[in-house]
Amino acid sequence: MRRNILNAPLPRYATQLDGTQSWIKTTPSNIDLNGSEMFSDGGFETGVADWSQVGNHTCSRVTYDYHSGSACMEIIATGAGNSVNCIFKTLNLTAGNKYTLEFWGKLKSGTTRNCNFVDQISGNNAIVFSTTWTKYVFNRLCATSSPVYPQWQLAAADTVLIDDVSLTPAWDAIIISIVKSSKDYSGGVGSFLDCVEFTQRFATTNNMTTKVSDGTTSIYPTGGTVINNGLSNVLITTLNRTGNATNYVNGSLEAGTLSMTAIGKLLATPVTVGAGAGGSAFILGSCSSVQIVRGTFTDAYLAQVVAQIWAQKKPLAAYPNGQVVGWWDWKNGGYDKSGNGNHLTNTGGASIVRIK
Ligand SMILES: [Ca+2]
Repeated sequence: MRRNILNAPLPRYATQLDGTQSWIKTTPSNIDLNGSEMFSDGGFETGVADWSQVGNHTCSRVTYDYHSGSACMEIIATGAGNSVNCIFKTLNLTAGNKYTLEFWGKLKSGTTRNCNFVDQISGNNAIVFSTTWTKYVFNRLCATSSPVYPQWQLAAADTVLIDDVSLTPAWDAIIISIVKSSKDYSGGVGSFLDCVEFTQRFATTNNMTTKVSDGTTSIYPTGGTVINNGLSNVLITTLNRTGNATNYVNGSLEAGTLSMTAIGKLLATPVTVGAGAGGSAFILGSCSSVQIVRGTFTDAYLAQVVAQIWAQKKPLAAYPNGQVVGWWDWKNGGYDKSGNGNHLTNTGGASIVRIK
């Protein structure tokens, strides 16, 4: 019999956390909101042979002033660029999927600095290169059929350096957790789910907050509803890779919605349930269910999912155009319904987990 989780003094199937250790982790496999990297040597450590050089643009591998590793790509333009005066590469993408394309760039010499970065997923983007290494990010829906041709077209006779080029399929995602706490977190932040730098947590104001980060840029959409009220709260974050990370508490849209368009691919870290990565931030309370879903979703569909989850007070069993990649609801001893092999592991010692 399912209980009304909002009125239950303690979820029957809750797992009790002691708040002192990072105690449940899974391996990161299959809990990945980025697809596989499509550049075999985006850091230009071995060369630039797989890049095409046409017209007045040339490129080469250089071993000075790189962003990471021990080399980068230098692009020299002797005149203005266009579609037949550029550096480009052919990539096969899938129309209808979302992708994150990012690279680091720096002006080496010249004064114009302007560059046109063009491809069929990110469109036509004007870039003004800085004299310091800067990260450029494009999150887009691929509307056209493959192949596409990411290309740099410098505006004049400048020289720029490029490093750490990355292209990954990007999943939209939904994180659902049912968390209960009456702890005052004014002294710190309590995390309860950490998934590839996509984290649900209590803010220091005892509201729900989410962190989305790629290691360079982070956003923290934060709501206004107090959730350390001693009740079980259904907390949902949706991540639309073309736009926003949005929080919902008990079916209602929180004030906290922030754009992540400047954020590149998320970092692949082990999923942690019950504490932030490394155990530095934890909750005192209980968590009766956590689910992670990835797929290609519309905003309308995400809103519909939030309503359905709130109506039944638990995660959905299936998602059209999506895949449940992690699901822990702590029934019958705790197990992972996703079937991906990422089972619960107590890494924090004895007597921490109390189930049922
Ligand atoms: Ca490099």
